[in-house]
Amino acid sequence: MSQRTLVLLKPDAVRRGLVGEIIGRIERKAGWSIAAMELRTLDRATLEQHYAEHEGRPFYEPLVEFMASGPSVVMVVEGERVIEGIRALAGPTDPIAAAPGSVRGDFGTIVRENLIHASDSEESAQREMKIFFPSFS
Ligand code: IDP
Ligand code: MG
Repeated sequence: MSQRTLVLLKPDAVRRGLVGEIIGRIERKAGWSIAAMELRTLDRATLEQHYAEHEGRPFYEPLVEFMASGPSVVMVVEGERVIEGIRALAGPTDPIAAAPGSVRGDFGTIVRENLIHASDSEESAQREMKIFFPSFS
């Protein structure tokens, strides 16, 4: 079942020079490919839309500030079961709990700066792709 998902390589990943490493892991999965990609500094309005479900949570403001702190790589990735697959490749939200071998488990320590975002369902993927690539269908 081929799918499309929205992936962000967060500002910490870009600052730390981990873009190639993370994209390499995505590209090495059989049949997955990058359908759209751009280096982009995200503005507050875009981030508020993207993280609307977390508004009001204690981590929300520092999260938005961090996400606007420098360029991110914004991507659409497509391929077999890519929504579930990139979530697995990323690992759980807390990088210390994330298993070694996952992106977060290999490179992260603090929860906010966990390197990568990936849509968590078909519905989120549709919603998020529209936010970041409004002309892409
Ligand atoms: P996810 O990225 O694994 O889907 P969400 O719960 O949707 O995790 O949270 C969105 C992002 O907000 C996380 O990736 C992380 O950067 C940040 N975040 C989530 N929970 C916390 C927290 O408890 N403290 C600090 N940052 C958090
Ligand atoms: Mg999430």
